[in-house]
Amino acid sequence: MATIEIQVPDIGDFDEVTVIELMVKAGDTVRAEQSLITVESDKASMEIPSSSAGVVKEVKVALGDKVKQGSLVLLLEVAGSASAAVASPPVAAAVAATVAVAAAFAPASPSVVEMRIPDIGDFKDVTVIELLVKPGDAVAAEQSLITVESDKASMEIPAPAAGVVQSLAVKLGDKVNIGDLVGLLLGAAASSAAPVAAALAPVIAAPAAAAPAPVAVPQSASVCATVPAHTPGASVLAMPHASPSVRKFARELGVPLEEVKGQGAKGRITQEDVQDFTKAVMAGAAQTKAQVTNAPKAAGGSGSELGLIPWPKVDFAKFGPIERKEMSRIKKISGANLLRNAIMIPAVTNHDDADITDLEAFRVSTNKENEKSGVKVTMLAFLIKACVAALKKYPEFNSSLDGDAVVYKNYWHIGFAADTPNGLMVPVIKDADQKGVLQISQEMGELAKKARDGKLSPAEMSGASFTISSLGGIGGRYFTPIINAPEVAILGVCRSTIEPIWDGKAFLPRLMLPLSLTWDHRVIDGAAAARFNVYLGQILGDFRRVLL
Ligand code: CAO
Repeated sequence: MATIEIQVPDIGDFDEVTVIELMVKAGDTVRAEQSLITVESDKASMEIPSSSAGVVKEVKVALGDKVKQGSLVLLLEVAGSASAAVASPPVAAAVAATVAVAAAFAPASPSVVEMRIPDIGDFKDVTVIELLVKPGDAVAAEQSLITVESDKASMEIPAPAAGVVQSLAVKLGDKVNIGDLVGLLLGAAASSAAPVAAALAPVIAAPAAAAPAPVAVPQSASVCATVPAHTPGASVLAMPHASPSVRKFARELGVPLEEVKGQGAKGRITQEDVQDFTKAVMAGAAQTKAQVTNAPKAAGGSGSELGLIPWPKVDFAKFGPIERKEMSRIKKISGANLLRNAIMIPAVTNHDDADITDLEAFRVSTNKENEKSGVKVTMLAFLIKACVAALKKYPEFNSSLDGDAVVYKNYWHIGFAADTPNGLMVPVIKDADQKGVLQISQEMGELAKKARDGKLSPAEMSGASFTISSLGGIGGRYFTPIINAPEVAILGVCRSTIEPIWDGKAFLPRLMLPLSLTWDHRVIDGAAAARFNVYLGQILGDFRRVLL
C-alpha cells in the first residue's frame, strides 16, 4: 500500500475556486476518475476526479475552502509502494476547449437558424439526456436547449440566439457529435460566426452581463464534467443548480431536479437534497408536480401513476401443459374500461330482493296472449321500465360527474349487458321512458342478436345513462357489477327463486328477484341507494305504482 496525494489539476483560467461539495470521505473506496469534490468559480463548476483507484485516507479540503491548481485535495491509499503527489488529470488537456467554431450554427434562411452541436472537445457520440425546450418555446440567447452526456461529462448545449424553437431534430437517447443539428430556431438573428465561447456560455455559466469567458470544457478523459453552475443570467436562472453527478443521481431516481430545493452553497442542489426530496415523496410528505398533475380527478385522470408493484410474471408451463390465446379485441377494449372504472370509482354495492311473483305471472300470461306476435316479453324489459321510474324519482342515479359538477340527464337511455362469443357488449335502449314493455322487449332481442353477431354499431352502444346487467337467465344470487363510466350506477340482477316470505301471519312462497345496485359514492349516498332499491322493489312488486 502506498499513499498518494490527489491535487487540483490544471483548471484553466480559473485562479482560485471554491470547494462547494465533498463527494467522498475518509474510508471511502474510489474508482479511478471518480469525482472527489466539486469546485466552483463565478463562471463554472467542475468536479475534480481521482487519478487512481484506492481508499480515501484523509480529505484535506473543507467546504468553502479556496483551492487552485496544485492544492492538495486528499490522501489516497493505493496499491503499490511508492508515495507520490499526483495531480488529477492534466488540466491543459482537461480544460483545453473553447475554440470558436463558426459552423456551430448557421442560418438556414434569414429568419431560421440551424442550431447545431458546437465543439464539445474530445467527446464523441454523446447521448442526449435532457430536452430543455420544445417546439414553440421562446428562448433567450444562450439559454440551454438540451443536455448531452458522455460517460465522463454532461454538458448543456445553448441557443445561438434568441428566438422561438421551430423544431427539434434530436430526441432523448440520440447520440450526437459536433455539427449535428439540434433544431431550428425561428425569428433569430444569429451570427454564423458566433464564437463557441458564446455558444457554450451556459455550459460554464458565464454571467450574463460579463463578456463571454474563455470556455472551459474539460476534455480529458479523466475530468468529470462541466455543467451550468448557478448563473445570474436570466436565461438560465430556471436551470437547477447541481453538479453532473447529482444530476445523474437524480435522473436515476427519477427525481425532478427543478423541484428540489438546494441547501448547498448558493442554493446548490446536493446529493443529500435529492435523497431528502425522495424520502419526503416516499413518506407522502411531499408530492412531485407530476404526481399532483396525474392524481385522479373527481371524474377523470390518467390513473397511470398508481405505483403498484409489477404484475407477477409466471412461467405456467413449469406447472403443467398450457395453451396461449390472444384476447379478442372486444375483451381487450372492455377490459381496459373495466379496469379504469373499477379502480377509479369509489363504488359500493347494495343488495336487495324484489318480490316479482305477480309480475312474473303477468309476464307469462302476456306472453301466452302474444304468442302469435313473435315478441317475447322478458323480465329484463320490465326491469328497464321499473328502473326508468326509479331513475326519475332519484335523478342522481341518472347523472354523470364532470369535474366538480354533476350532470343530470333528462333522457333515459338504458344500457344492458349482453354476453357474446367475443365478450361483453352493452347495447342501449334509447328513450326507454317513451317505449312500452313490448317495444323494449322487441328492441332488446334485436340488439342482443346484433351484439352476438358482432354487428352492433357504435351508436347502438353509446349514450346510456344507466345500465342493467342481468344474469337471471344463467343463475347466481348476487354479484357486484362494475359501473359503466361515466354513468354513476348499474343494476345487477340474478336468477329469481321461490322463497318463504313472512307476511305477518304465515310464510308464503314468493318469487324473489335478487338485485345488486352498484353506485358511485362521489355522487350517491348509501341512504339514497337503499331508497332506490326499496322503490325499485315496490314497483316490481306492483307496477301500478309507476302511475302514482
Ligand atoms: N330469473 C329467473 N329467470 C330468468 C331471469 C331471472 N332474473 N331472467 C331471465 N330469466 C329466464 C328467462 O325468462 C328465460 O327463460 P325462458 O326461456 O323459459 O323464457 C331464460 O332465463 C333466458 O333468458 P335470457 O337471458 O335469454 O333473456 P334475458 O332477457 O333475461 O336476457 C340478455 C337477455 C341479452 C341480457 C342475456 O341473454 C345476456 O346476455 N345476459 C348476460 C349478461 C351478462 O353477461 N352480464 C354480466 C355482465 S358483468 O360481466
